[in-house]
Amino acid sequence: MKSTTLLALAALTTLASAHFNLDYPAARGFDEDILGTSPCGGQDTVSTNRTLYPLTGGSIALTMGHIDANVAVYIGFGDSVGSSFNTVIRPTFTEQGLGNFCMTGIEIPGGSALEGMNATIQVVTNGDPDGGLYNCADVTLSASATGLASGVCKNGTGVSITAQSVSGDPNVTSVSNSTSGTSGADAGSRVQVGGLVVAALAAMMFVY
Ligand SMILES: [Cu+2]
Repeated sequence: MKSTTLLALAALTTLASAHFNLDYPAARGFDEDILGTSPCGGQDTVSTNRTLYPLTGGSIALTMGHIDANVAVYIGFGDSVGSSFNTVIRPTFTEQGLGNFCMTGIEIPGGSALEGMNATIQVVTNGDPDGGLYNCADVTLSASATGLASGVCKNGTGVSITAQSVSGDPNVTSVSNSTSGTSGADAGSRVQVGGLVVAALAAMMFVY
């Protein structure tokens, strides 16, 4: 029973601290403790190693550490955009499920006029529970960028988009769990995880 408790607590800790990772294009950096700092999760230093990113049909690959999240993607144009992420390239939607999550069909507004331009992509999700979580990737836009190899951009088991459109930026929203069948199932599993920990802790108190 003791090992069950430790496993359950370890799992819960992992979920709580992982937030989300920006896997592609490569993030500037990552510090889960300050991922809630805007912009870019506290990563203020522009990367010297930019990803060549396509103008049309781009992908954005994340690893999701929350059971559900509101997500949006923004871009700022230039060598060092600071906090000027004023162009939306994927409006707010709701994703559910843990692990790999990949968006496809990302179009950069402005098209071929942006060939060779530097830019920074920022992914924002809602926080846990308040505010936002931020992660940035520095890119150079190019029609000749190859993007992700087939099979790399994938969704984990149980990962899906449950609301295509949510009003407001993710950092001012929270996820509703009462809208669809999928949402209901996920809400149920969250309750079960919590219940397991409570049961394990209770068992520890009485057995040891
Ligand atoms: Cu988190």
